[in-house]
Amino acid sequence: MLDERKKILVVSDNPELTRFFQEYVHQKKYNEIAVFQYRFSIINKNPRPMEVLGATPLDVKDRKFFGIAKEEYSLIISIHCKQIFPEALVKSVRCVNFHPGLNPFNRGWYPQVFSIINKKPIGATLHMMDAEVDHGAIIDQKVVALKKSDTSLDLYTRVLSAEKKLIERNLKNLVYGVFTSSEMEMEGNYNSKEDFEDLCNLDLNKTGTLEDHIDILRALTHGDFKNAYFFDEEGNKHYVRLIIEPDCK
Ligand code: 0FX
Repeated sequence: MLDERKKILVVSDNPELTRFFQEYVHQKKYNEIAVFQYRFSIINKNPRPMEVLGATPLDVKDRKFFGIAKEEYSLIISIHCKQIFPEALVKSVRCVNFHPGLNPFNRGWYPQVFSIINKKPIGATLHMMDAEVDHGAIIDQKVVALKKSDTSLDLYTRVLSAEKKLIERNLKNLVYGVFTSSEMEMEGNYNSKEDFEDLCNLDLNKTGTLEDHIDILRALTHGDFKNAYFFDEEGNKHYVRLIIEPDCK
């Protein structure tokens, strides 16, 4: 018998959110309405956790894929896909993106890192994809609190929880193809991977308040990641992380 269900493609390099997404699809029985296919990007350097979830590699820039995608899928959902979707793809298929930032503020790379430093609002966004990165019309958003004691990891954990809420709040509408979106009210700002790498290279002669300096270090503290560094007189590299502990007295 012909399977009449629509096909939805999920492209993700984030196993935690993909697992959450799959469990939610299962719980709500959305498989009865749509067939979900899971892929990860070919530039994913650690694909095993995505393979375990049944995902297979995909080059979203492959021209052959555009033609197939247009015919096959009613919707493509990006959940932290490391590859940037080309314009030809977002113009031929409806594509939406779950993004770990509050567009239009600090669009692009690691939004929470930049929010700790520039104090711009942070949260999670579900948006239509257009030719620019993290830029299309907004479908839904959730703000998260930015605390003075947050490291990048603390804040990122809160952002991921907000993204899960967005999945719960919007999946039904995405599956049925009934959702609205509004253009961003302003362009906001964008940070690249290079902006993050520049931040990591600590300028030991930088002046500013102690608060500014604590902000830079906590923004670059994310679990075991070796982010912030400086060189000593002999040219040896040293990594720096900050420990912030609440007084639990
Ligand atoms: O998947 P993701 O959470 O998000 C990133 C971008 O921020 C996002 O705009 C883009 N849409 C998506 C495809 O890629 O990144 P991640 O899983 O590589 O890293 C998660 C967090 O870990 C990041 O926000 C900061 C931290 N991190 C990661 C790396 C690789 C570091 O602090 N240092 C690192 O070297």
